[in-house]
Amino acid sequence: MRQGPGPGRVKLPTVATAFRVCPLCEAACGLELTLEDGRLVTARGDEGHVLSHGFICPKGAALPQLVNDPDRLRRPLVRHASEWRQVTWDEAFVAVEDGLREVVARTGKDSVAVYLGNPTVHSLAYGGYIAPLLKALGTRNRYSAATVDQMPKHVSCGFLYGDPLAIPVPDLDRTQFLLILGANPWESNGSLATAPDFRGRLKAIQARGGRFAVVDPRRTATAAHADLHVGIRPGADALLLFALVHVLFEEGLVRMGRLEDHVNGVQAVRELAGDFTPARVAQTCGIEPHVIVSLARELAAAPSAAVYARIGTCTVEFGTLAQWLVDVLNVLTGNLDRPGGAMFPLAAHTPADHGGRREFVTGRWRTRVRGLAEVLGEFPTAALAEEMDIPGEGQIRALVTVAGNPARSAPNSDRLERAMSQLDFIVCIDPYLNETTRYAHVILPPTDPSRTGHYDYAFSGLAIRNHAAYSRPAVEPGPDDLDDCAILSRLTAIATGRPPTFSPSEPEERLDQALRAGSYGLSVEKLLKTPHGVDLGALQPRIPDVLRTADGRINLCPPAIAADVPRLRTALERADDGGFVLIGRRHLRSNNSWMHNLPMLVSGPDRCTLQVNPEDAERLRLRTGDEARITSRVGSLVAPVEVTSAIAPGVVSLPHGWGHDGPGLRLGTAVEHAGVNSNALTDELVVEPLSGNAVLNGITVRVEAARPIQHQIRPNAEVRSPIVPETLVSGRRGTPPALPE
Ligand SMILES: Nc1nc2c(c(=O)[nH]1)N[C@H]1C(S)=C(S)[C@@H](COP(=O)(O)OP(=O)(O)OC[C@H]3O[C@@H](n4cnc5c(=O)[nH]c(N)nc54)[C@H](O)[C@@H]3O)O[C@H]1N2
Ligand SMILES: Nc1nc2c(c(=O)[nH]1)N[C@H]1C(S)=C(S)[C@@H](COP(=O)(O)OP(=O)(O)OC[C@H]3O[C@@H](n4cnc5c(=O)[nH]c(N)nc54)[C@H](O)[C@@H]3O)O[C@H]1N2
Ligand code: SF4
Ligand SMILES: [Mo]
Repeated sequence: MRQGPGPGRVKLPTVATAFRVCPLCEAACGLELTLEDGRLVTARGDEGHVLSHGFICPKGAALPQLVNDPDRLRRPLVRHASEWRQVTWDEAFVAVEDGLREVVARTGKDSVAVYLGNPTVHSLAYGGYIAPLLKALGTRNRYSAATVDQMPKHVSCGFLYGDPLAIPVPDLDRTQFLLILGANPWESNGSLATAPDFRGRLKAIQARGGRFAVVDPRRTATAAHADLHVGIRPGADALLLFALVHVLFEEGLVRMGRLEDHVNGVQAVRELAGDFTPARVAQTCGIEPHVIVSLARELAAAPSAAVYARIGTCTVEFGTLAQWLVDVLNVLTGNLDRPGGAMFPLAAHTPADHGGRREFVTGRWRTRVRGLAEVLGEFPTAALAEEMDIPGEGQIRALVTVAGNPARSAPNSDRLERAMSQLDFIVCIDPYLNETTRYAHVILPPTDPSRTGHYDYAFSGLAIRNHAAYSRPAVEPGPDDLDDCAILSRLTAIATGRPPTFSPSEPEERLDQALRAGSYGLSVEKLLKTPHGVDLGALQPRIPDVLRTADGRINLCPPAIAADVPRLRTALERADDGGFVLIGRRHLRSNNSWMHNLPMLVSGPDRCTLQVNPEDAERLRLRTGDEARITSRVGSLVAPVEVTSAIAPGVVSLPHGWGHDGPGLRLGTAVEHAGVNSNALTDELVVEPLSGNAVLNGITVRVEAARPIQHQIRPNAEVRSPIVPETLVSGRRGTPPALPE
């Protein structure tokens, strides 16, 4: 009990409870927040939440530390040389107006770039505050985290279904067989499939007599719990998937059911798959042909099945081909759009009929330097640095970041940092002074998640069960607490030159309109009466309504995608040079680059380690705790080694989002757990051609002991570990490296 103001008087804290959806990852769990005197003290799982039923992970539980983080910026900052000055919001907006106006006047609208980071899609501001700003700025230099993440999925769905946002999700709660490739939902909690307690739902598949299989070069927690783990050489998924398609045709296992009437191009796919036999892809994939054949048979025989693939199949050389083949398999087995298969969610704010038919096109305009195609109105983030640092007409001279940390999330981030340091003006909407915002001239910090309303515009359209939830701020924001909506609206006003019109009730009014026009006739009033969310039922079949292609059918063999198949064939011819390939990984207690400042999440063992297989470790004379130097075409860094049989021979793994170093950070805890930045190794010059996505997995690297190792090498304990699955054999190893000496 705390002592009150007067002598002998005891003032009890005012305790309140509020419900809100967690904004930290795609699982969108319901949280029960406890507030004492208006300060967030705990976050628990909301037992009543219609989808998460009380599930929470350590990040959600750390929300109070995030909200109360002493390093969190609460007022705008303006930088003069290396000095930061706290200013009023009005002063900050004047500085932004001056900064942007000057650049636009001198070098034009396209010289202002925008980078939208991942938390943008977790914010109420996603519904109606981003698009107007982009329009007002009128620049073609738009970039986002999508091209270091899921752009191949958008492109594939754009071509297949005519709508890049029509992304089928695995019907987790009803499926009898789930094939997961390049995803580790045990740690990531799922992505492009909003499913709180993903791991519990996977266990439930097994409990009801179903199975799930994981294709991953690493024996992840998800793989360890799977009925089958298939180890694969990084980057080879498109080959494996093509071979699965091949077997379906070859063995007469294609059964499209009701999709038959809605699909074009089946024969063309059959022809393309003709030479991708299991025997032919086996060596490049590092997977025995019989494993591929039995996987295809199991997929075809299951009463219901879904193929689901994420980061490890998107951020690779053949990302769009892989994403396309995932859906091709779902179609050929009749599992697309059927219960237990892969289905299209329908969010509460989405009208059932959401627009006309239009051909999906990319490349309507191109980047200045490399001529890379526009996709969904944006350019590849891999091109951001060169558009800044290579002089010429149309060069980027100013940058607006919204909830992004490209200095840690983009390939060859060292080059990007150098380029940012040379810009004339940078404004960042961000609550932290971090690796990116340190280059800003103005930082506009949005208020914390206890003071913001929440509705998931993005993730309610990707949820494995239709549902809706809305919450108002748990703590009444003060006059100087601006949320992302307010800040973006103000920047839009600056860019259009019109007076600001924002009122704090506006986002809620917009949501209300969208809900009323949506498919379930909901309203803000109804959602406010149901703080644990409204359950809108299991996913329903949506074909043909969901299709937006010109002829209203699934275009199973889009010419643009088919044209990329010869490139895939060349991968079969590459020789094994015996070098290493680098892949990433995620940890449950980490979230991309920005939550390492919370003591709750960084306590315990060092998470930013280079995982090395025991065989390789022995050859390189490395033991756990030693330091290894990793070198790519782009850069070189030294990381502590973790020897583990979980990683395949010839592959090493380093998580991204670390490397909290260099001058000017206001991240007291994170710098004590700095780690190293894996994007100092990833190559900005390699992009997946159809989507412009960065290639962040399957990087050719050289690995060596960082300094002479003194100790006598003994076999590592893990060498004898019996749990390396049979299929986790090392096949060929990457492409010949062109490394700096
Ligand atoms: N090598 C490698 N690189 C990767 C990946 C990988 O697997 N390997 N993964 C990629 C993926 S999937 C993604 S999504 C990207 C992420 O890339 P980014 O979105 O660029 O980076 P984040 O680390 O998510 O940083 C989010 C930023 O938003 C700020 N922020 C947090 N909350 C809010 C808020 O409410 N409002 C505002 N305005 N700002 C906020 C944080 O302080 C931080 O600066 O990284 C990509 N980079
Ligand atoms: N705890 C935590 N949760 C997160 C995030 C986080 O940083 N931390 N980030 C969030 C974001 S932005 C996203 S996009 C999602 C991502 O969600 P996931 O896609 O589930 O993320 P990862 O854990 O990176 O899983 C990718 C897997 O692909 C494997 N892999 C690498 N290369 C290949 C390959 O060539 N082929 C195959 N088959 N596998 C490969 C890796 O070993 C890894 O296990 O997670 C979200 N959730
Ligand atoms: S799983 Fe994701 S949404 Fe759920 S509590 Fe953890 S961070 Fe939040
Ligand atoms: Mo992501």
